[in-house]
Amino acid sequence: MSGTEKKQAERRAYSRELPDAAALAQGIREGSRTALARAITLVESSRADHQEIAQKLLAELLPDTGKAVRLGLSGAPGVGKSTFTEAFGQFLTGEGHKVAVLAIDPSSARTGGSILGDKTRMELLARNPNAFIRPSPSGGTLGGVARRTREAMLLTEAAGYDVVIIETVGVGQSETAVADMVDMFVLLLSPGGGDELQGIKRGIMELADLIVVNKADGDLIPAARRAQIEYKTALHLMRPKNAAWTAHVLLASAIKGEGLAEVWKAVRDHHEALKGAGELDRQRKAQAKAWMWTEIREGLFAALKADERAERLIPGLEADVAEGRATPTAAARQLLRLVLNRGNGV
Ligand SMILES: Nc1nc2c(ncn2[C@@H]2O[C@H](COP(=O)(O)OP(=O)(O)O)[C@@H](O)[C@H]2O)c(=O)[nH]1
Ligand SMILES: [Mg+2]
Repeated sequence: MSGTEKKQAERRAYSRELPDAAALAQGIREGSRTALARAITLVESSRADHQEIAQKLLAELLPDTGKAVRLGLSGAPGVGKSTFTEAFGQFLTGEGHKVAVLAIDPSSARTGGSILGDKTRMELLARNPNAFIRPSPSGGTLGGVARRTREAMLLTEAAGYDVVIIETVGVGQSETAVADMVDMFVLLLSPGGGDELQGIKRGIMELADLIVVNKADGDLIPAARRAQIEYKTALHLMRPKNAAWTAHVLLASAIKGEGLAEVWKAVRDHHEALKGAGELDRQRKAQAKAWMWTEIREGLFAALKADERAERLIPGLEADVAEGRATPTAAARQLLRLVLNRGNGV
């Protein structure tokens, strides 16, 4: 490209008008944060023309994705996720890594973006040239938020970020969505020990590849040690998520920056163990296929919701099904036929 051509491409990529997928892709590959941010905005947009460019862009960048260590980080509010992310992110960039932090939080439609407020807790990381922080896309269903976060993850990988941290609040179903898009799921707990264990859903523990007991500092050290033992025992009683890896329980202090190297070592060990067993590849392939089917389900559902004839039929069919005048299968098929015969809108 000549200098003028390059300038024109840049203008097209960053202008207020519809961006050019090829120019954006080039910007992202070159590590431009502006291009990356713009691309994520496109992915998050519900406008059809934006979605078209976003999908073109993702298709073009697909060969550049998949090179990062994908980490999920979950934990109850107040356990120290933001503080830990800041400390861990700073540690990793210090080791020469490029770190992207994305959030998945369907409740952010109400709260206005969880990480945005958290950015004040991630002051250093937010200003770090080797880190990229993006709050949760606001609005929509968990499925919608999850899709946009997944696609944002692919974009950050194409931009050369080699560690992606996807943060979620440990309430509701969002941790399952996160576990379904990452290589390793890290659960952050505080030294509450047994009491806390009562409050955590067993399901979340079962998702964890690594448990980090945060706030292991000062007066809290003995409690943190006790909690570590309790969590180890609890994990012992559970079926391991993966034959190639047994979940670890580590101590850390995000505030003091302690235990971070140990956490990173566990992440590396997990990665190697899964890779060695062919599990990493298998897991990512299964995740990609499951994602496709989620898209199909969501697409069909969205098309059904948008169909006016279906809208008129639904109350009657629901009543028929409830009163036993029609079988659920027959009613569902009647509605699906409407969508499938349209040939558009999906
Ligand atoms: N003692 C101690 N406090 C911490 C630590 N990490 C976080 N905190 C405090 O816990 C509170 C919640 O932290 P925050 O990162 O916002 O938690 P989040 O809601 O999970 O993101 C804040 O007051 C932090 O200062 C730690 O390692 N040790
Ligand atoms: Mg937070």
